[in-house]
Amino acid sequence: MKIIKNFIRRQKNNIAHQIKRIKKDHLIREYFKNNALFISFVIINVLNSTILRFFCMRSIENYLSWKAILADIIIVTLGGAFGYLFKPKNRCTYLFSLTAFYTAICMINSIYYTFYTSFASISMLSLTQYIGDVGDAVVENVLQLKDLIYLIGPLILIGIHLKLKRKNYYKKIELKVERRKKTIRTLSFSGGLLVLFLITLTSLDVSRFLKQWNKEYVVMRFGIYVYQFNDLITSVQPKINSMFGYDKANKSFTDYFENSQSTVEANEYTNIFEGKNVIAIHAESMMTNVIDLTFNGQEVTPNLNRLSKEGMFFSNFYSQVSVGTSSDSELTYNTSLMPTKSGTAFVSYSDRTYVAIPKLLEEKGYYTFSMHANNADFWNRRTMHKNLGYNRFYSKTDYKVEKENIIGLGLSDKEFFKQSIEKLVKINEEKEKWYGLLIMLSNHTPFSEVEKYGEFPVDIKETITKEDGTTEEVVYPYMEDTKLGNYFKSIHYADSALGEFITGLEEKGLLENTVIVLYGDHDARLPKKDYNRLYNYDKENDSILSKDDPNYKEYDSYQYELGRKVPFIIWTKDMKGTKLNLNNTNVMGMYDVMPTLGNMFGFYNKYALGHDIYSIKENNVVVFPNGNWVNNQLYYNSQKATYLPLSEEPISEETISSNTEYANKLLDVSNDMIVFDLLNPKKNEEGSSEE
Ligand code: GP9
Ligand code: MN
Repeated sequence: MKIIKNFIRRQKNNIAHQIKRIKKDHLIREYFKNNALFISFVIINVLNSTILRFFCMRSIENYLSWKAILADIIIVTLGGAFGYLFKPKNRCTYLFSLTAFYTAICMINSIYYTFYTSFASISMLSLTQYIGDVGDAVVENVLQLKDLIYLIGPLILIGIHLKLKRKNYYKKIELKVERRKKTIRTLSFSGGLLVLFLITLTSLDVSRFLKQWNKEYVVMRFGIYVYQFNDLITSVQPKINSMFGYDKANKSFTDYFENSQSTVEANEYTNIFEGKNVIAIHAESMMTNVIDLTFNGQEVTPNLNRLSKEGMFFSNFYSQVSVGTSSDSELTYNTSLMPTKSGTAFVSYSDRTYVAIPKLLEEKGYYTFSMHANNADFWNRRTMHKNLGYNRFYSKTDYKVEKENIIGLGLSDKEFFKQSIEKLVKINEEKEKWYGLLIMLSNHTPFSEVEKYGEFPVDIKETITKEDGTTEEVVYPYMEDTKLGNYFKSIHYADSALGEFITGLEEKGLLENTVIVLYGDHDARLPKKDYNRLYNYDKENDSILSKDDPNYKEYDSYQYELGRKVPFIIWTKDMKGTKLNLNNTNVMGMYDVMPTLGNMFGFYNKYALGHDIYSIKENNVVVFPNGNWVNNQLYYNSQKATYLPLSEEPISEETISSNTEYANKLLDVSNDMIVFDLLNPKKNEEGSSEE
């Protein structure tokens, strides 16, 4: 009996389910019938965005990225939903206008990408020097067939519209209430998708979205419409930031430089390099702690070690980057200013006036250039390098980039240096004096392409003599398979590239009259636990020593901060053994480079925030973008208001508060100088005429 009852119940449920399904199917069919124009509008615009990705991105998982498709659907349905507020006839005009707008976004980006291998930005419209370039690009590419493909969608939409018109689709009367209901339902649908989209975002997605400079990634994960919308916001934000408070900013800027101690003090290094050529090397993620480090007797960075011992080495040197990493480092190196408090100077404030090393050297008759084998739009360098005064930027398109020569983000450092030497030879033949910045790339996080770095074991090998007199080799894994271990392999490769570069320069006679300036751009952001393993390895148990072990070395957050030092070296081939061959241990920051080099090469920036290290000596203070600071006596954490003493000297409360005040003032003035464009002579005239 029970079995029969259960059977009947199951059948009943089944039938009910089937009826529900049919009803649902019917509803769906009805929905499609009544909303044919809206659905076509959504499909066409999502498809156009996908086609754009197809032309710009190589792999299927990028152009068919479900995240991007979902983001496109959200944007298109959100915009389209408001169409339901109109009567069917006007709704058609509304959806057409939106389609024309979306299609224009796809077409402009398609054309722009062909020319610049990057996506278009509204902020570029404000850069007058760009209009000419973009204009030329449009003319050159407008006839490409692929850029016209986006018009097929709108044409199909017109076809659908005409067909619907014939079927009297637009004659249908919709009540106001019904229209509002439809709008709300569509908006709720988009809202639901938006929630789904937001919960699937990774922290990398969010950070790249906020920074916006990695345009390829943003388009790949968020689609072209979200990218363009975000671009609009990030382009307008700096304008809004600079709309209020100009007078106050200008006053504190003037006061700051009136009261600040003059750094033009002649010393024994004044003009020592005047007229010499310069090769500045921006060493990606190169840190000071690798210097003299060995594994099984092998040096991790033999070439860096040599340069640091033969040249002028600054062993307590810090980079001062914020979220703009490489670009912040370039900003501070070139201008002696700090990164901005929000956004990044290279992306958000690329139209401001800067006093920069290349500009000042150009005034002294130098030919100035930069070389980096990555996409020119990475960190907006195409615009910013021009603005900083580099006469020429050799980027990816100036290099032969073959697949077998790619490591990480692009062309390997060895190949980059090899091809750069050919360019340097030509420059040296043609120009009397020159200054070049070469930006390395291979030693970039996540340091995972170990097979490409070449053999460099980071284990411990020991030979043990057994009781019977025979020997055996024992291997302890140590740093193998850790991120820090992979970093050592990667930096070993970068160092070897550096060595080959120096040898290549020597062979071409390019070291005769040249000063090499090398700086690590920022630390490699490696896990603290890996450093703990490096300094506290218990090989017998392949683990980390316990805290009570007498050999245990504390590696706390202060050690970590201090360990973020990067190398700064000034080297010439004949410096070894001279009075210039030294290790300067005074605390120094990236913002001190410009004044220090300025003193040596004979250029001067009145608005530098750093100091010539040979003038300020042991009184120097290095300020970090988060308000922390370090001097020879202590490292101060301003967020926690705690410090770590670095010398035996007594520390007074007064020193702490005056340095903290100095750090805050410096950060404010630096930010104001960039945001309010205070170094722009025209702006100053406008400002004074307003008063
Ligand atoms: C990009 C390279 C790396 O071209 O300079 O930038 P980063 O990720 O270090 O800021
Ligand atoms: Mn970098």
